[in-house]
Amino acid sequence: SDGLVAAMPYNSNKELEHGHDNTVAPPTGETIAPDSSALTASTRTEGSESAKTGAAARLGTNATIASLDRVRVDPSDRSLTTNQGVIIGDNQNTLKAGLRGPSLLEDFVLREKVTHFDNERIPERIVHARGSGAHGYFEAYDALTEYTRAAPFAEKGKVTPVFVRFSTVAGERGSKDTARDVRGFAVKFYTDEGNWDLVGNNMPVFFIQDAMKFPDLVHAVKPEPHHGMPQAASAHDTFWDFVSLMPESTHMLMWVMSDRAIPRSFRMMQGFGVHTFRLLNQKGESVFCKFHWKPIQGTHSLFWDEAVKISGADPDFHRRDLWEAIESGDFPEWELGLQIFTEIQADGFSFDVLDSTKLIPEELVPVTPVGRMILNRNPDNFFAETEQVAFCTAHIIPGIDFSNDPLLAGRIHSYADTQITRLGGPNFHEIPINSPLAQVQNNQRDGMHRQALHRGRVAYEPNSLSGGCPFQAGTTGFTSFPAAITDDKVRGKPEKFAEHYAQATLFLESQTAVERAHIAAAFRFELSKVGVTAIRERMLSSLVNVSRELAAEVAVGLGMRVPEPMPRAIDEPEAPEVTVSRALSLMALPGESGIRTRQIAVLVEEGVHHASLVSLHEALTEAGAVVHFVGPRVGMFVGDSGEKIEANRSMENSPGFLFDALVVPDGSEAIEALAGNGHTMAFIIDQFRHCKPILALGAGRELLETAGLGSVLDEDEGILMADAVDTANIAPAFIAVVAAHRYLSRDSDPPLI
Ligand code: HDE
Repeated sequence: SDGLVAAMPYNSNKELEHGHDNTVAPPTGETIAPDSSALTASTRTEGSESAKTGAAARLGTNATIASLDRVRVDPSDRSLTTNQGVIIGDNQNTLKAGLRGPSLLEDFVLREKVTHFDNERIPERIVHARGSGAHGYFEAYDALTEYTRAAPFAEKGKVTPVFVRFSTVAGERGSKDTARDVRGFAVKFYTDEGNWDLVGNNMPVFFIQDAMKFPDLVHAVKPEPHHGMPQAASAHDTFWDFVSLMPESTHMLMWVMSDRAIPRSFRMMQGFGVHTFRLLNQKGESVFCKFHWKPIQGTHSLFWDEAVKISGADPDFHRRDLWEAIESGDFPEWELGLQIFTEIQADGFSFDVLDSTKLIPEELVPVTPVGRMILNRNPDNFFAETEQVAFCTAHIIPGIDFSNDPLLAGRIHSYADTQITRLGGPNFHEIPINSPLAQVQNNQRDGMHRQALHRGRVAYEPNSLSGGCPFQAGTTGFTSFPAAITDDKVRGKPEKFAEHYAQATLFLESQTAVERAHIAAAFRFELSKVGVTAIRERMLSSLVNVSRELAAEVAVGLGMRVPEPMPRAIDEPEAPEVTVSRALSLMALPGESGIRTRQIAVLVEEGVHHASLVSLHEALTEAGAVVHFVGPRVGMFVGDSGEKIEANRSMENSPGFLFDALVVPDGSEAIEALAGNGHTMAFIIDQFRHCKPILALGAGRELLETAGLGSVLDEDEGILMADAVDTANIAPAFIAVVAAHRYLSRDSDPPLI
């Protein structure tokens, strides 16, 4: 019962959320009344207000927390039992006939334990196998009833709980986080009119136009079947063979070769619903829409050299980042925006809105902000929640509907189909993380692992024996938009689908010089890993259609000549409406200007100038950064004043490229020792190469000189130097430098140092 659950601190190691302090305990949540009033949008506002609607929502605002209580298990003060609840006396030894005798078949304790263990793994997702999830909530800025009757947008300030899973696509479950890849951005809204899944990516377009090609695309990018390599990488022959034969993928290739494919953090990437969807209002009127998530933290990415190194030092880089930010109370936030347009507008565009390889430039249809999403709670159990969550594009609610995008159509089928295998039968909607907060009532029955105990003898409709219940609700229930269809049954593509290059060029033209250079470098790297020259050449010939300069740059990097352009599918395409769109550059969304959650390394050694580091630590922490003292080893070091300072990281376990900024301390003894350590040099060089801010106190300058930075020290805006006694004064300047993220004037190809 509710009372019992509420009285028990079921997760005492998460004090913030469920500790003994009842004032921060999560709300008990609400159940939706099983009567027909559930069909009118009831509102679950929690007095939560934003910059637009007032003060922030409370910690733990999430109705799913309460609904999951019934399955939370806490072992405090409990003895071990078998799955039948029998208390286990000995969890160390098999039952044997004598201490040195044979083991006995009757040992049900051993057999149950090992049998369960043997079956602990489930199949991984065929794509998006590796991911990270979090709970949170969506809050509507305003009622959107003019366009949609969808529950989350019913009222200003309305709060809807969500569960989000971010993922890479190609890598297996145990692969690395920082692979060059698209990122999944899947959001499950537990609305009071049922679950709505917005299963998106961090890029607004896709490789292919028709679901028919998806298995081919995935087979091409996954490890090659004969030897199972490479893992979590598109830099191999089969991928480039396929995409070079599929010019429709060219636009997406621009995105995947850009730094968007190596985000700094899940918290710092955009999300897109990709397809055109429909919105329907209460009157049944419909508009088209595209969904956009914009990170309040800004869009930030890694450098390729950095991503490669991080994948070795911390394969969980993105998972850790998300987990730690939420655990520390720094909740990531996104703004949801809609591009709303009519069918008539869509007909006039130079591209087809049913073609998922095209985006709608924001200059053509602006993005209207409609709400915000905050992730404020880590899962209790990775498997139960993040692994078992099942998103599905078919999960829509009244007020939202599909367009005829043929890629979307295939997805509507695919997700539930694959989940029946992955989650072992058709009842996975009953797994707690998947079950809606809205009540489920139907006549579906039985199947593997059925949880519900359906009462009565009726499992059909119409019926009289159960008073006709559960009954169909007519227009108060889900109604599809009655789009008119009068056409032949055909296999084929509409004409505008044949234009493959205009938006690839648009994307390229909209990048800053640094971003463009990284795109060229990425093509060079990937194609250099392709063994068959004809594939390289075919890809180059396709790139010529995007930009002759880009093709030339990549060709030089491969020691090849620029080939003839690939013949186009359409000779005279319509002229694009927009040729440069600032919104397509990563730099267009710098986000918050502070240094919250930025990871800063402060080098320490014996004899380090202690007082300056203490004051710097205080100032940086105060500004929200996460400061790490990094030594030649972990543990205590004695500073110049005899005070101790503890290194929580070592240069061996946490190399420089894991940090966003570096502080080199003062103290001649310490600097001398650090100068003799090769790790220090690599640490500094990576910080410099990846264009990150550096602060050197006093004698720290010498260390930068030893690392080879002498000639640039006084010109580089991202390198600050100060006397140790001046630390209090330099701190604000350093904070400003760190807030700028990177000093791109250092970026050169190949690197200077
Ligand atoms: Fe998916 N996709 N997809 N996809 N997709 C899956 O579903 C599929 C596509 C996306 O965190 C699978 O449960 C087809 C576009 C995300 O659990 C599978 C097609 C977009 C996730 C599947 C696409 C996505 C998936 C694998 C082409 C961006 C991870 C396991 C017609 C809008 C969700 C699963 C999570 C997962 C099929 C294309 C996003 C096989 C057939 C376009 C974020 O059903």
